[in-house]
Amino acid sequence: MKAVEANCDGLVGPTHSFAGLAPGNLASEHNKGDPSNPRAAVLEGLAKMRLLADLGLPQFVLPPHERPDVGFLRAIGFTGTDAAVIETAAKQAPELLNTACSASPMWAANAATVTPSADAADGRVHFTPANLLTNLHRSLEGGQTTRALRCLFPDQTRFAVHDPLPTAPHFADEGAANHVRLCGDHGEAGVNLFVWGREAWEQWQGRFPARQTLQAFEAVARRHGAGGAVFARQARTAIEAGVFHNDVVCVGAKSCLFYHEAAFEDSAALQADIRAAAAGRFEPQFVEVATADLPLDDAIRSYLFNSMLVALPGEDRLTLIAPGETRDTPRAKAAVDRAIASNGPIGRVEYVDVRQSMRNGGGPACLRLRVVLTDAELAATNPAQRFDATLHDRLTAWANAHYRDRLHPADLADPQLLVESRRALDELTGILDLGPGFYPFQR
Ligand code: SUG
Repeated sequence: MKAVEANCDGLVGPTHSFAGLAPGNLASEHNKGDPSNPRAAVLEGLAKMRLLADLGLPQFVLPPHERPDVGFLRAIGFTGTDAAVIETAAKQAPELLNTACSASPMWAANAATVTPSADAADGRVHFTPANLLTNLHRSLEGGQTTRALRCLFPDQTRFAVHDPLPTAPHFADEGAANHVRLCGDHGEAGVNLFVWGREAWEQWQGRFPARQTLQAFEAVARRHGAGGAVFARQARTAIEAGVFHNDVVCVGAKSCLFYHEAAFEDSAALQADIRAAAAGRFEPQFVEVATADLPLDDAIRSYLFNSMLVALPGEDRLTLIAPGETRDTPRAKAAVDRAIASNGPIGRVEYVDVRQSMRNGGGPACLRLRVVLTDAELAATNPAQRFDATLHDRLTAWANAHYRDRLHPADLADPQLLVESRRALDELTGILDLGPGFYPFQR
């Protein structure tokens, strides 16, 4: 059946900040304490959505979560009015207030793992929202993400939005950031590559956390009835170097897997397993960038592999949507130019500016969740969340009206920020038709 790959991007929330909350994510660590610009961040995200929509791909918007998460602060013992909760947390436990304020749901690649209907045993599109339990600020996302996905994909005869996996370290799950789907055509059965960092019962000794377990992905594949499953281990040395998700060093689309030589524990086995799973259906194309050409540190700094790789209507070769930082890193740019000149599956590149997100370790690919949809499935989504020029204009005006252009981590203690954020989200609920009681403060 004919199908397209839609992108669902997380809208940056009004509390976007640099709080250094994610160990092993070097950008987050390095920029800790700097003032952020939430307005620039949301406008950069919107501009990227506009580019993809203008290039002819279906584009959707996923709403930010309510932050500060006052419910979380209450659950850990802060009491009084909402303002008192924030002020007391700021004095007694500023790191927990920062945690409650993170705009991290913007990185929609971590929202869920998705199995398109062509790969699922029951012919529905399956979603498992990620429990993100390795980092406290991200562990607050799963419930609201589940609600958001059920709002965008409401028809249960076509879509199955599961609950997140059990909240235990054995099932630590970071969603599609560690998953790649390869296929001949989007609508045909594909190969699902699940990349994991540690085993559930392993004593992990690493300097940085391994955020994804094999057992989490086995559970996801089982629930979804996902065909063509291949499991591969992330290189331990990559995690040590700051590869906190596999999508920092690997991206794939259609039959092409584009990755760094140092990404996987065993690249030869990975290739053999993918070839076996694809046999008789399509011929996988591996585009590996050698360490000699692009040292791993440069790959991480430039975020080359956190590009989106998209098949545009009417084009035979794939397009890379790369961050400006890739263009600014000579060896990364040379790797892109070489891949294009080789006449392989990647035909051209577009550079985008998502600097505010990048400074927290989130490139173009982190900001989107890919969902392969047939025409009938596309027609069954919430139309108000479909992004086009009109919605772009509306959300730009909305962001300009509500978002600050400078936010220092100390400003998170300002109870007025809560008032401003709720006002913005309340208006957004109407724009995106999210229904009554979408946010906790509306219930
Ligand atoms: O989980 N950064 C996010 C970045 C997620 C990027 N996503 C993908 N690679 N798909 C993370 O590490 C930093 C927030 C802070 O430090 O304030 C943060 O959560």
